[in-house]
Amino acid sequence: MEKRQTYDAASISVLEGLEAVRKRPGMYIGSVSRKGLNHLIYEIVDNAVDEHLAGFCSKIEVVLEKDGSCTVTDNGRGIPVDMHEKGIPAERLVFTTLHAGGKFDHSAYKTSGGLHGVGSSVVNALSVSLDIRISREGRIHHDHYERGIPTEELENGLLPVIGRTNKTGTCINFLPDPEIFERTDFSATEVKSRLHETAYLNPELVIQFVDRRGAEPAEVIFHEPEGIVGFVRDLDQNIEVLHEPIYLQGSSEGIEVEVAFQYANEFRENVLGFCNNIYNAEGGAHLTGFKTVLTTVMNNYARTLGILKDKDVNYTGADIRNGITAVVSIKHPDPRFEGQTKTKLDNQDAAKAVSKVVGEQLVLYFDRNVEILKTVLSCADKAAKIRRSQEKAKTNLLSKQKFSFDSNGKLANCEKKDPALCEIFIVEGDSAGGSAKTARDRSYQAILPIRGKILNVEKATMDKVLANAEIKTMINAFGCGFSEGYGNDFDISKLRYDKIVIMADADVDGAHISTLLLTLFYRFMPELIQEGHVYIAMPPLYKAMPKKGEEEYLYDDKALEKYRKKHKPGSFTLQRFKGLGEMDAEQLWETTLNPETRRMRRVEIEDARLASSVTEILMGSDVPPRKAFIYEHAQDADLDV
Ligand code: 0RA
Repeated sequence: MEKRQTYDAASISVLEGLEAVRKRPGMYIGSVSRKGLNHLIYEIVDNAVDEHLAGFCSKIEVVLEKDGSCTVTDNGRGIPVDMHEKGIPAERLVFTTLHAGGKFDHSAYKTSGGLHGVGSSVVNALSVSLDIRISREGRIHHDHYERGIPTEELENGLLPVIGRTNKTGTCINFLPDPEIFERTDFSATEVKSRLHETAYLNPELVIQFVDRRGAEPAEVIFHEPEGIVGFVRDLDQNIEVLHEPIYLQGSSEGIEVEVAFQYANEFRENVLGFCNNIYNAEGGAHLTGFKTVLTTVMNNYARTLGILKDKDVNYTGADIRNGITAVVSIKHPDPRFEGQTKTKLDNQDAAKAVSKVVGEQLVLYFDRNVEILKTVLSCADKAAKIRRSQEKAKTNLLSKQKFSFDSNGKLANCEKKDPALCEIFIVEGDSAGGSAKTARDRSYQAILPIRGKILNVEKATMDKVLANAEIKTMINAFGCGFSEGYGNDFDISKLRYDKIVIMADADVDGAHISTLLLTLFYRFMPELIQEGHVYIAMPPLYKAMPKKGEEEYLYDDKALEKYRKKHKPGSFTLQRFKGLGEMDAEQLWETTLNPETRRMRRVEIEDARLASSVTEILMGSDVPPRKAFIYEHAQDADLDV
């Protein structure tokens, strides 16, 4: 009797928990866009990775099934199935109760022990069905849920046994709920990218990925025994590297520190931070620690070797990072995160630990590898020389044009001056630019037409970037200056427009132009993206005009297919827009300019590998992967209607 009562009490709180998750899914998985959808997989995989970190799991398999579900299998100890307090099996507790406040974070750091099920109940609540098989102690135990509610009947309070086995492990299959998510097709590109990253950070783990949704199953195995050294190698795979990656490792005050870095013949830096296997998109204390100590150590060497004379000033931190690719990975017992997207590591002791470990190890390394030391210092020296000559050039260049806003007579500015109210549309092509100027609300919408392909900034050097007319006009219009990697002159508080909207045709050329613009922003004005000011307009492909009823814009071929199923042939006419230039002013206003009816998507940078390698993929000479990427992401809309 006693047991029954507590069980009922437990099930009430379970239902309340589930309801909370289903009511405000964004709180638990970030969003209900495709990104949130993919996140479900990471929640389940991360638990299996914890089992790996605990020392009991060597392989994880992730399968995207034909029916739209995902299966994650690990060969760990198996989630405990024994009767737990409250009279239900431990496994049910893991899948039905919100742990640690249920916040969208990964704050728990578990090297071992603990019932690492954080996130499992969230995935369960947001799935139409979830099926679980646990192999333990010779038996296969089974459980099943629908929208988070258990439907499997217990036998004497325990999970039914559906077979025998001599293996151990956990196998979870779940089908995301279309009532919750905007779309329910996982992105193979993104999932693979994240799994690959997980493999780099866990060199002894084997991760198998299978996509069964196509005609032929596609399979790939991620195993990176070189760890973050392999990560750095991979990030640099398409550029001219100057030496083998350098690996440093150690621990200080309970914080484990691992760093791998390599210099390449490039005018840029790429430094990625991870804490407890989680990517820190906004960086944080560990990166500060790394950068500070690198600057100090390298300036000391430059003086010792006589490269910097007594009268010379030090190299700046950015000079010293010119050409570097680095991965800084730490394990912290109690991490805290801050920042816009809660991805900035806040623990100041992490800065200390990283600078202590790197400071000691770096000197040991460079004392023995003087040739590499000289190579690295020559990168810094090159950067410093360019910086000095450009500091001059830039003051001339930008001051001359400071208020000649519209240097080519092309920017049609808006009347209002309050940046919070203003928007700027960067429009591909002069003819579309002309229509946009007619269609806009000139009080708060500015139009900047750009012609053809702007410069490929990934390949161009800074002086060429600065000399490009379209880029100059853009920098002047935004009003914030730009950050060129050496010294940061970018000032987001001066931004003149709250929204910067890229408006390009819905074809391959349009996608290319969007990508070039995004690369420019990512490299030289990343805060524009980080702070959510950059958008991509999503113009429709068709307009359907029925003989009876309302006209409708159709944004992709899927929408057209749907429309055709609902409407008899002959009952409507169809207009196809080949480009923005083909819309009249009214149509342009309705579909891409009017905040009430337009569709656009906010550009986000979160995923480490995507953010840092997309431009490589897109800008490299490799055409096929570029197309595949653009097409996949062109569909990937976080709609902001
Ligand atoms: C706590 C204890 C034990 C296993 C696990 C958690 C576990 C959790 C997950 C989640 C996904 N896969 C997992 N594998 C294992 C084992 C306790 C014991 O056997 O003594």
